[in-house]
Amino acid sequence: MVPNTPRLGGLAALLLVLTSGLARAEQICSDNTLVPIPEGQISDTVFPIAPVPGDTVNDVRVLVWINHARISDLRIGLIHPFQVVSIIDRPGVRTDPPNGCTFSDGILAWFEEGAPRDQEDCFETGGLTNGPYRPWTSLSSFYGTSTTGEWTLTVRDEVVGVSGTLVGWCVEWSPTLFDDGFEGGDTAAWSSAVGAAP
Ligand SMILES: [Ca+2]
Repeated sequence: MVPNTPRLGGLAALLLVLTSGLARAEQICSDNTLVPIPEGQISDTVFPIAPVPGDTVNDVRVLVWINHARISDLRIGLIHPFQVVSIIDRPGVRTDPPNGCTFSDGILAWFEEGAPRDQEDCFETGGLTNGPYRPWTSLSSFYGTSTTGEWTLTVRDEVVGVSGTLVGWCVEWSPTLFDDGFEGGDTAAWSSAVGAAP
């Protein structure tokens, strides 16, 4: 299991390289210890981290770093606190059954709404390392929720034969700081107030 240690050096340094991130982003990462992913599982292996309390999520994205030579074996989800979002679901198997994407590059990418690619582009990108990618289902399920409590990455390797390891993962959110909608770009509340001023 990944310890609940935020902002570790290895992952944090990597994040700076990968993308610029969300505006006013807060971020927490797992430890970057290699954790073997059990094979042939019918239930998820869970990797929890616990963000600081107090923010309301305006936007969110997740970084996944997994060494695996057959990512088409994998289903990955994000849970908080009861909402479940699918990050990937057997990449490439729908496009090229039954094998899907079997490249050796593994997964090292941000998954975020509005990204130009999704998991089925793994054939073109040789794995899921040239992101960002759209998650398989929408992260908007988390919008408006509190960051309080545990966030959990779930990983399932459903096919025996090629195994992998979780290197680490991060969740990054853009908090809603004010009720006037300014942080989310909704100017309705404050523009009407300005218009009513003498
Ligand atoms: Ca496997």
